[in-house]
Amino acid sequence: MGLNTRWKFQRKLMYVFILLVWHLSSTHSAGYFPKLVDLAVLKPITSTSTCGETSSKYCQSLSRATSLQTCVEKTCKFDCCTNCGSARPVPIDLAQSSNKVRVTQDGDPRNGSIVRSFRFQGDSYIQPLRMPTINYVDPGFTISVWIKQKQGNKGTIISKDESIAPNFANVLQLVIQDYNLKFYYRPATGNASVASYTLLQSQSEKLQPDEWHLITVAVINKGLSYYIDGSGVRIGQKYGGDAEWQYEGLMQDILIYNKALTNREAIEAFTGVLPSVYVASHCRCPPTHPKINVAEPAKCLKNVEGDLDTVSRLKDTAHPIEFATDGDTLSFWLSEITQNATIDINLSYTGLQVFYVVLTFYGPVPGALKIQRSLDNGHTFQPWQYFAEDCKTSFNLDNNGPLNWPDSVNCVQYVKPLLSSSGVLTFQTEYPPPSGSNIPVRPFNQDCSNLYCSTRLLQFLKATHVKFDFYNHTLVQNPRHRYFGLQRILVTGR
Ligand SMILES: [Ca+2]
Repeated sequence: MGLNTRWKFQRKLMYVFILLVWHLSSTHSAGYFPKLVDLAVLKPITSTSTCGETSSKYCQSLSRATSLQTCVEKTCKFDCCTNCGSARPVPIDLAQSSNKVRVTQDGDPRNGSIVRSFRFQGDSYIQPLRMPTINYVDPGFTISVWIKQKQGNKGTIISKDESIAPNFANVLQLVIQDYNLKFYYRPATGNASVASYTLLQSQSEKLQPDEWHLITVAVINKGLSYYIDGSGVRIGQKYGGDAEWQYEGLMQDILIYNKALTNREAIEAFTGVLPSVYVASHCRCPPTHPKINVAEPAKCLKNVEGDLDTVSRLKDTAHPIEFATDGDTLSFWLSEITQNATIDINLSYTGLQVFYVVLTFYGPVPGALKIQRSLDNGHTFQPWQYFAEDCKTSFNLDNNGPLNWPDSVNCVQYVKPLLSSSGVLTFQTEYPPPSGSNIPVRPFNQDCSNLYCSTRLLQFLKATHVKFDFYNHTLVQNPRHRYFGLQRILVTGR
């Protein structure tokens, strides 16, 4: 009976990801002139005050006005999620303490190494004597190995057999041929399975036999409950020496991790550097959800196309400033208990035109707010717009004062009633205010009736950085409500 009939395909039970690194290359996508977009999303942002460096208490804010009268106490503390961690995973070198049966260490070194590699030919294998304790269910495991495989060879990279007679059945076997990987496995109870992995076309055409490539396979599988204990594990062939599955070629740096590496960790294992990601870069994804969600980088996804189940890399007590610009409307930034705070966003480009700045608050709006912009990459700032409960008190400016010139700056008085949370403040640089509004209309230049001939207004739209200064509070009754919070900063422009 062939393996193909013994092992039934059951993709849903497990997933494996494979990283093959041949050389670093990048693809280029054609650029196009953008329509209006959020210029602030995922941009460098700083705040003078963020809670959570040490644990602190605050009163929760809700849209219900009663949330300000009573205090539902919450904790602010910055931490990575429980199963995330921030430490680099440490592998065990399987060849270091092992029986090498007809395997010689006389192969040419892999790229970047001067150490001789292991040569497998004929009936040959490595039997590791030391294996880490592995739990397939969670956190899984990862095999990482450099290989230079002979052309046409269908070889076993690693196999693990049941040690108890009379079965001696395979419980896992990772086979590679022409850079197609097949993973055979059998759970504690139930049928055997095989998962097949075809590499991306763009990669596979670069993968050649008789060349060095790094292969990383991470396995995490809720359907399996075996523990690898060292007995019955072979590298280079199936247990029992079945010639059909003998690996032929070279191997080096045969490593096993007692957890499924996340995608960034697989790159870290190759380059030595954990790729940087927006917000809390040192917090890793949990093994169950190894992929950064590009649209909401504080969250992690499974390596399964179309699976939308996400897990945050941060504990839900963490409220870093990037949560204002992380693309996730539910996450929010929180300051410490304070009377003022400043936020700076680097839009990262010059020559941008900003049409809207929209702030969505967690908790009540501040007593007053100054928006400033920079035209010289953050060296100098100039006022752009003021908001206040009362402009005279806060800034000695008129409430809803006149806009005599295309680049005049005034102070807009809040429209009452104020909300206890999720209030929105909108600064429109160019678009006329809504009809019936108490905000004056911003004029174009004299002898000009549209934006494109109004040079002063065009200049007024420009910004390389935006800065927000928050002062005092509105509506607050309990001192532990005296924080600033933002669900989102939207800077719309092009
Ligand atoms: Ca957010």
